[in-house]
Amino acid sequence: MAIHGDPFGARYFVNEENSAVASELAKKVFRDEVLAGLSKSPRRLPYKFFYDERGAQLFQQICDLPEYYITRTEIEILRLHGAEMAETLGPQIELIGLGTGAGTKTRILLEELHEPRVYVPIDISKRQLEKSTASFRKMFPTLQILPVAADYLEPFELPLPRQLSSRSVVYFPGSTIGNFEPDAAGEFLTRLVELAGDGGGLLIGVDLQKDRHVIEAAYNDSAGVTAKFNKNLLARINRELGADFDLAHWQHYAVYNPAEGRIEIYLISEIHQTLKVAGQIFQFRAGEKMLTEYSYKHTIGGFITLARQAGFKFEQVWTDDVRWFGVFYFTVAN
Ligand code: AVJ
Repeated sequence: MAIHGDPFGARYFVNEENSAVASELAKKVFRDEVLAGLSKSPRRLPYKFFYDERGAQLFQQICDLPEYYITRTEIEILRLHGAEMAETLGPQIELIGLGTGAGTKTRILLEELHEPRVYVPIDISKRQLEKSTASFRKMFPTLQILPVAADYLEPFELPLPRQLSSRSVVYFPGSTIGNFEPDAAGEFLTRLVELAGDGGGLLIGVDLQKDRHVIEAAYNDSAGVTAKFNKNLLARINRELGADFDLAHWQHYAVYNPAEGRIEIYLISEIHQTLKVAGQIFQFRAGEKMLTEYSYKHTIGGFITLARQAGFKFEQVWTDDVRWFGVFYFTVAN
């Protein structure tokens, strides 16, 4: 039995009441990263800023789209194989959820787990965290729930649990790992080895390579929600940094790059335009593409290799019938 705490050894705005200092700093980071991205050639905007209140709402809508197979396939895998996953993860674990949001998938998993002891959801959205914690406390009265409002991309401190657990299992659903370029994915997985600790595990949802038409449809939905989600980044820059992006002059564009195994999402400037962002002037050519997101699609073998190089031992993968999505389980290699 082991209690794992403080794997990153750093304090970082954990559970800090939305203090003026923290939000000023967040705003400065947002401005600096946007200006840096706009100054690159070719230009790119950081995907992590998609998720303001409006962006999180739009992403929820994306998850319900008929073309967006990712969410429902992962949920189907949990429903089909959850009992076997629970068997494999073992009894009395501590589950550490990264970016688990509203908690739909985690709830299915927790219902299958054998006497889970502790659940630590880590999410940047305080509102979703509070809501899901309140309902999980009702649903799982013997489970100790220790929510952490933090950006898991930054160092954070794990709360010390009161209940002993057999092992810590990090749960990272949603194929969020797909946003990382291979090197960054490797580095992030190395951090997850630390977070899980000796004897720990990682349960991770990963979108798999498949027919490009299926993938491209998922990012070019007929209702135009993904386009709205993409353009909301410009709207957010307008709102928070003072800019005058006219959304009518920007076009959503998503294309699969088979050589790199990733969908590439852009905003295209439809006209030549000069814009002010946070006091700086930028000129865009007509037809200029600005990258907003990569979403990598892995092969089963490729992802196992990536995780192995980071220090994980492959245990098992569960997929749907047509292998569109994989839920992988790794343990920390000794
Ligand atoms: C949250 C990164 C898994 O890549 O499918 C959805 C984000 N972007 N539609 C994905 C996203 C546009 C999503 N992830």
